[in-house]
Amino acid sequence: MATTNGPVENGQPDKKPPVLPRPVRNLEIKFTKIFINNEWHDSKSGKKFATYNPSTLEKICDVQEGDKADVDMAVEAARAAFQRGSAWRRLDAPSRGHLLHQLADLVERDRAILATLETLDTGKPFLHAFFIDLEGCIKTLRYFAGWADKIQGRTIPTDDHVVCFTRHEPVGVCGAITPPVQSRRPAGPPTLLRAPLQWNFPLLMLAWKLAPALCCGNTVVVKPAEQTPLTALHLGALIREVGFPPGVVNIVPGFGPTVGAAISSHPRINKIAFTGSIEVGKLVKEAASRSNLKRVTLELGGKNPCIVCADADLDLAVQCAHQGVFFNQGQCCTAASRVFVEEQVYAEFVRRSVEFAKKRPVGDPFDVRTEQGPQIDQHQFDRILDLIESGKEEGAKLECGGSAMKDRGLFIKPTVFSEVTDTMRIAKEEIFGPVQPILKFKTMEEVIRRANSLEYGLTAAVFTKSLDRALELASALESGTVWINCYNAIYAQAPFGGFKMSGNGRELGEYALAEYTEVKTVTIKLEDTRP
Ligand code: NAD
Ligand code: NW8
Repeated sequence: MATTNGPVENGQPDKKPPVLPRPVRNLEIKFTKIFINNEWHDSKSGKKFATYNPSTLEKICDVQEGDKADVDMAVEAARAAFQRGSAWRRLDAPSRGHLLHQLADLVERDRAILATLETLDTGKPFLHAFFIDLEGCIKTLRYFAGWADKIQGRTIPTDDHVVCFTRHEPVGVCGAITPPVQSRRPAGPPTLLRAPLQWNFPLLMLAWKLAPALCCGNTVVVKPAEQTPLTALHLGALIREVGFPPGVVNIVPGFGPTVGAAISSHPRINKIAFTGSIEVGKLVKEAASRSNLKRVTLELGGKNPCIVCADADLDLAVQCAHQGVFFNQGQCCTAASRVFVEEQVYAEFVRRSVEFAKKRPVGDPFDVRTEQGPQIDQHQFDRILDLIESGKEEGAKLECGGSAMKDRGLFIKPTVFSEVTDTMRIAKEEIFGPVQPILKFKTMEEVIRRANSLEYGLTAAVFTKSLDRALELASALESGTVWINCYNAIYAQAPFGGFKMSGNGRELGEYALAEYTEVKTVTIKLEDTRP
């Protein structure tokens, strides 16, 4: 039997190239309304907003624009679905898991459609959408589907004659706000340089919140980013098709200051999960405090150190650091945006990194050769170019890139800076663009102190062949994740989240379940029948 990887009967290796998935051509966008109680609604205000393709700047479609009144309706639907005795509350745990598995099946069925929608909406390469975003979404749904009937309390010994046990119950109605967020609606029609664009991981960030919330038995009100609502709305259609009871999942597309603020301040929402910037994360936590002290988990930004020791496999380190910072147009909370290289290998590391950056294919995200698409919008584009200028002015050495692509809208050349020092803006601020700042270090103590010197603490990476150094750095670095000799190794099974101002709480893994459950202690006094 011939297989794609193994030998065939005549002993010749199978040379057939792997069949690549194809985007769906002329895709009809079917779901553009507010999703409440498994039904599609127009906005109460009658407003709608346009969503655009960032690589062509063409309008994709209009989407119904939610506001506070629509959030109120969604929250009431979610509350009713959470009521004692509702279909959802009566559903047993294995059936809840089965529904999530069936949802994963439909996401697999519609994988090419969802990946096409994500590329249209974000400008990310189609193959990245297919193999990373959709893969991660499916795996996250299946992982938490498996947990649904394994959420158990404990029986606790005491010094009294009682049975004391805990129940891990759902928190209630959970709000989910996913990036990106655009604080203001762009004025006027979009132009090449002022387009309301799309980016990041819209469907994946939603899956990280939806899957654990549902597996624990909660109901959900989702605000997808205003720039990228299409995959969330398609997921709504799949939720209805699978047969989740009405009101279990509700999706209200709209803007941060309206829908986002209404969710984070809502007195009848019990918990909120937010991914986005530190600035808006603070607003969300404040609003949660002022309203009803709802539980809050935050996944915020990073200025992630990537430490390359002199004994590292340099090819591996160069490649991982390159992908680590340039992946997703640099628009990753995990971006390797401070590369610390030990002095003995510094010059060689810079030389090889520049070679990589110069070869990085930038262009049409539907072209299979493309690794890098356009930036999100004029605002981010300007911010990135401003940070690049600050690097030049503050004395960093521009090795390559350093400007926008000619004759193009929002594409920026992969940029590498060497001779970067800690006080430069490009070494302190989250750039969220294709810019690689490379710094030099001499000793372990020095690099640990410098890596830990910022208020961020999302991820860190270390490249070394020494087990001692690897483990020492793994313990010394102040971040929620430390990757050793790898990058962006994210798994549904492993917790992900930030130290310090990079966030509160954890997503993914067993730790995520604690964020979506309340622990109830039940104590039963027994008649003392001891002899
Ligand atoms: P953002 O904070 O500007 O927007 C996030 C969301 O908040 C959007 O849906 C927006 O509409 C909403 N929002 C805006 N104002 C609001 C308000 N007043 N109340 C409630 N919600 C409001 O973030 P962004 O710029 O879109 O995303 C980039 C940031 O996200 C970066 O800092 C990045 O590092 C971070 N990020 C973190 C992770 C992670 O898992 N830690 C993953 C991806 C991105
Ligand atoms: C959830 C996510 C993943 C996964 C695989 C590969 C490269 C980059 C990312 C990634 C379950 C299983 C796998 C990535 C995703 C999100 C961010 C940054 C990197 N995720 N992946 Cl914010």
